[in-house]
Amino acid sequence: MTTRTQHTFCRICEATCGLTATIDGDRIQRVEPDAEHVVTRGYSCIKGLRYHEIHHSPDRLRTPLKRVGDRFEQIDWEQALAEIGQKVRQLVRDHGGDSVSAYLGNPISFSLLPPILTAAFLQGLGSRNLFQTGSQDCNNKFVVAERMYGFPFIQPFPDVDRIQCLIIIGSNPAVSRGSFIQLPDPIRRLRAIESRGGKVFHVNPRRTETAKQLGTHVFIRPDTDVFFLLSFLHEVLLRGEIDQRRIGRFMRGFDQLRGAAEPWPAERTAAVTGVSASMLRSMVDAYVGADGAALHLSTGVNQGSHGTLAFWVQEAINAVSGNLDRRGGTLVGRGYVDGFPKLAKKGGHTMRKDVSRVGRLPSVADTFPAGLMADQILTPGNGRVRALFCVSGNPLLTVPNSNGRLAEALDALELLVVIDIFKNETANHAHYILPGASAFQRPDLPFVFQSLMGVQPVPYVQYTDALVPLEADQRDETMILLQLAKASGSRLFGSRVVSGALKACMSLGLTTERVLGLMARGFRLGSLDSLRSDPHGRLLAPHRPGDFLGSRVVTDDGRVDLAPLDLVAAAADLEADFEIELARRGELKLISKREPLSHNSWLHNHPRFVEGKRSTNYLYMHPTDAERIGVHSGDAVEVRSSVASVRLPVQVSEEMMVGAVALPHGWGHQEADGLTVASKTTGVNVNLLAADGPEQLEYFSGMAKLNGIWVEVAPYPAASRN
Ligand SMILES: Nc1nc2c(c(=O)[nH]1)N[C@H]1C(S)=C(S)[C@@H](COP(=O)(O)OP(=O)(O)OC[C@H]3O[C@@H](n4cnc5c(=O)[nH]c(N)nc54)[C@H](O)[C@@H]3O)O[C@H]1N2
Ligand SMILES: Nc1nc2c(c(=O)[nH]1)N[C@H]1C(S)=C(S)[C@@H](COP(=O)(O)OP(=O)(O)OC[C@H]3O[C@@H](n4cnc5c(=O)[nH]c(N)nc54)[C@H](O)[C@@H]3O)O[C@H]1N2
Ligand code: SF4
Ligand SMILES: [Mo]
Repeated sequence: MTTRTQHTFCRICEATCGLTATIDGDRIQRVEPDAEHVVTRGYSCIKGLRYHEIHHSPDRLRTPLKRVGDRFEQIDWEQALAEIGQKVRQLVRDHGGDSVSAYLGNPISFSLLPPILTAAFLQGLGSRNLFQTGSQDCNNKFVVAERMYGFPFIQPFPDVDRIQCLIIIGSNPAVSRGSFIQLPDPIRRLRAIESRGGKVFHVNPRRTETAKQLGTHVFIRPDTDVFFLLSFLHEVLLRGEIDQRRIGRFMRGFDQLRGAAEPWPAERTAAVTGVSASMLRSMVDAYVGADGAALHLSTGVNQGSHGTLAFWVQEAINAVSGNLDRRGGTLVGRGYVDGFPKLAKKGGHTMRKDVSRVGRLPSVADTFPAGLMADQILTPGNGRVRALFCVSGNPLLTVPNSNGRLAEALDALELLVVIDIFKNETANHAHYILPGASAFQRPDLPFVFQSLMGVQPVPYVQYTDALVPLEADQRDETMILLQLAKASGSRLFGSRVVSGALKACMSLGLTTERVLGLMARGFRLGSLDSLRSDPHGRLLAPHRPGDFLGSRVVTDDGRVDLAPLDLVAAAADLEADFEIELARRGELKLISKREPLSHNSWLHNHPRFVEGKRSTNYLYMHPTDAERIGVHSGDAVEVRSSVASVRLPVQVSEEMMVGAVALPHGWGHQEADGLTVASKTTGVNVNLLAADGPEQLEYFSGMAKLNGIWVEVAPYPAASRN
């Protein structure tokens, strides 16, 4: 067979790096960075370069499986679809649409169609119970954007290639490649800020891989960012460093915002944040003195107790200082559909106003928090969740209190369907497991953040064909979801017309490629063939800073709301939390940590990624704390939270702030009989320590508290007394 070369893009993280694959028949031999890619220009990380090995893993699911007693048996698609469809119809008939739910995981969210179809599938059944990983990483940002800009998906991001002062709070782009900002080759681009005379700060309880390479690192006590940001705002206002003209023309609520910052001078908050008043002032100096600056907070803050308030204050600072919607400040992308926020808002999409059955937490972007899943399943009564479709997710390892109450809840379901490329830990509890496509088997257009939200410092589009065909009985997730909808009687999108048209097309041999072709035309990007003629991506019109304020803000009066009422009220309640922080200053707080060779819970099945010392996770701890507890690197410790305890080896490291310990998430694979490599690793699931349930989630956004968890750490076994 002859060898061929094909260009594509990686769909593991938001960087979506351009890749070039060398393929022999159906076998991908090699993956290299695409040097000619219009944006990523030869950048990629080892995960993308090894993705073909994950794709070809002998553990890949190849046929549908059905639980029979305590075993799984192969069945054919027709039987699987018929049985699942019949069960769904019965549940909807007997208990209403809300009895059927879905959990939309992270990996498939980098493809355009399956996330949209998962939502459409539930909508068509009349169910509101869509759970999504947004409640583990970013829902607070959607909540704030809806209040300030009028639509959850309006997300300003730093103009990284022109900015003169960037303050990164709770993000480690060297490892993560960032979030809510497409950032391939992060180190080169952040270093360039310094090369042009600008400044970069990292505010983080851990001196990260990014901070080690550039910029100024500032330690902050975990989960105290809201106080740091309020003081930052306080200081900016004190100096009068605000853009009166823009505030007057384009914003409202300035006086209330000022009132919210009033109680928080830098001297006061330093006691809980650990950021001295002088350090904070020198950051404010750099910020207000720069020709274009931005605060950019991310997952580390989102996962705390006050992610919504913190993000609001950040956005308000960027806005009043004149940095929102300016060259070198923050930009608001247009995406492929001009006026998308306005259109979507008009149609009521992602703006549902309701609360969850259990806990009465608000829905965010038409989803409920994943940290409520166990309650929604276990709490009897009307609207109880009885079926769950898990689409490329592994909640058993990735949501709070995962293997505790959630495991019990999954076993209480009448129907659990897992659509995955591997039999993961969650699948062990399934009734049906359906084999999906890997990214290399899926044709694609850029995912929603890039295509519809326009979160791309450099706007471009790229289409990829599938590199290799599906094997055995694998199916592409778009087709699986359409077929499930048909079998279950779901009127996709709740629309008889759309649903009827799609189903008619399906009987005429509709393919994912065809649907993407229709979308590309709908986005006015031309035909797939024209997109194919730009195999390294096609640049789109660059951003036009200054075209957002006064024209694309979609609040009722078209102004940015600097002081949403409920957020201002909640800020007034922060006093109580401040007192708690003061009182518990001496106690340890746990944060999460991402590792270069893993991705949430799903890359530990690659032998090279978990070799030797990498076959477990470690608890990272500062020498001062280690000495106090009496442990050295390699010793075993027990970490206890209010929910549970785990035992694992410790790594003593000056990277950590005193009083903060870090533990990588996504581990705990010992029971995963479908993952032959990962199941031999010894790491523990940190999410056993995190709490779920309505009282434990952040109120506005339902965000799980995965950072800043109070813990105690002790040697294990406990030291003997003699
Ligand atoms: N403590 C703690 N917990 C966290 C985090 C943290 O920082 N700390 N981070 C959180 C974050 S940011 C996120 S996004 C969530 C992620 O949470 P999840 O999305 O639940 O988990 P993942 O491990 O990303 O992957 C889920 C599954 O997707 C499957 N998969 C991979 N590719 C494909 C594909 O192409 N098709 C299909 N059908 N399946 C595929 C994998 O095999 C895996 O089983 O976890 C969160 N959990
Ligand atoms: N290698 C790798 N890359 C990934 C992933 C992965 O699992 N592995 N996951 C991907 C996903 S799904 C996402 S959402 C993105 C997330 O990407 P980012 O948003 O960049 O988040 P992280 O890399 O998790 O960095 C969070 C940082 O916050 C710090 N932190 C923890 N608690 C606090 C706090 O209370 N305050 C402050 N200021 N900082 C705190 C941590 O030390 C950490 O350095 O990464 C993506 N990229
Ligand atoms: S940084 Fe790595 S994982 Fe992320 S898109 Fe690029 S190659 Fe893929
Ligand atoms: Mo995430």
